[in-house]
Amino acid sequence: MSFITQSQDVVWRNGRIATMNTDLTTAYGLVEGHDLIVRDNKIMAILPSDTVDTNGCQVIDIEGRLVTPGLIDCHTHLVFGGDRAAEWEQRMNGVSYETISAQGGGINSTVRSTRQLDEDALFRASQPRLEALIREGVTTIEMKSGYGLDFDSEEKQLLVAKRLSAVYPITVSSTLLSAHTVPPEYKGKPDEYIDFICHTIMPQLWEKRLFESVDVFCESVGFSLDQSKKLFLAAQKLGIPVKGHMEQLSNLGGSELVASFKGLSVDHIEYLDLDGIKALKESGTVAVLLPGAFYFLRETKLPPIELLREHQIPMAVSTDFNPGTSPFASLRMIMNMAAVLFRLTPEEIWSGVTCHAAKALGREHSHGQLKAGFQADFVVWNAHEPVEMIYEQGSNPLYMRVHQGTITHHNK
Ligand code: DI6
Ligand code: FE
Repeated sequence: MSFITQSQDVVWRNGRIATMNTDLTTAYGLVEGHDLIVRDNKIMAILPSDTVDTNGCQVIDIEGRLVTPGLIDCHTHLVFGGDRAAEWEQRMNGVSYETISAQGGGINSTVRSTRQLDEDALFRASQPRLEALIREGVTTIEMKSGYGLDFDSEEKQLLVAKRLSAVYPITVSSTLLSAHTVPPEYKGKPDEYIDFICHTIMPQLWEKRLFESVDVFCESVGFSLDQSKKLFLAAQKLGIPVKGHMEQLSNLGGSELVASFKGLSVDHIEYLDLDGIKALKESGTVAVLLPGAFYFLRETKLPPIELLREHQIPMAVSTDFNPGTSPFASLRMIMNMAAVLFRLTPEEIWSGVTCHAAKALGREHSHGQLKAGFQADFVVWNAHEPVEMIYEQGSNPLYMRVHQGTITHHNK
């Protein structure tokens, strides 16, 4: 016996633990015959069971079930008002995107609905979406603003995200995406709007600590490379990490821009090229893949997965949950899409929703792996192999969900 527990510890015994620990050489960092020892909200140690003296503390026998880190959804637009179902029905009936836009559809229709709701109503609208993700094992989630686009509405979205994190057993990382699109009041004046973000929205909401990073939609239908750079320079002055919706519909060189700011992640990246990939390698930026939007928009240009692999760029996988291009409140379904549509391997996908997703949020030293000193965020599954959670859809194999050491769900 080399490890003697304390009375407040909880020992999780007889699990197959897919640690996703990048120091281990087994697939998924899997260990068997080990105890997962939790003290307060942290993992104390993972040790061979025959070396642990449980010393009378609580022991939970998980009877050979699989344990993984809690899932991390590192890119969502979860807080918004209304929906775009009617618009989508029109699209499915053959109405063109231009016509729908001209009728006031698209991002700005969600902006109108979001502005209309007060904070309580926006909170209630967000609850079922978050609950769905929690139920399937998500323990950390990123949430963006970007459907308010004026000071009060951006603040309202971020306040709702903060309230969700206080009410639900989940860790929330908020992102300022005021540079999502040009709001109607600034129509034709994108530079003035960027100035308003740089001088007013960003510094004031940063002062209130309502977000952790700054994002931009860098695209011909969004903001230019120069406008994105201006935003990032202002963020850098305040010490705010940056990331971007980059290379989704065309290549503007956005990924190189993010890399030059040592940004956290570049997201979408269907049109990313080799120069961009080399820049990401230099800066240690994560490539976030969003197969839900690819699927829903019936895109055909695949992200350069093979090159990302070759250059060992960490790849994350996320829902991009939003009402326009990825209305999917299921990270597990997105994991399936990452396999079928993007041809990621099951192990790459698991890394994509755990350790690499944590890195995309700047939390790679505390989240996304099961190892000593990390947050005790994990899921016990009614399953034997990690691939099962990617393979079968519609059922919920979650047996127990643990957030910061506390059991939040216990299913049969
Ligand atoms: N890229 C997208 O695909 C979504 N936002 C973004 O930056 C579109 C969001 C929407 O249509 O509401
Ligand atoms: Fe997005």
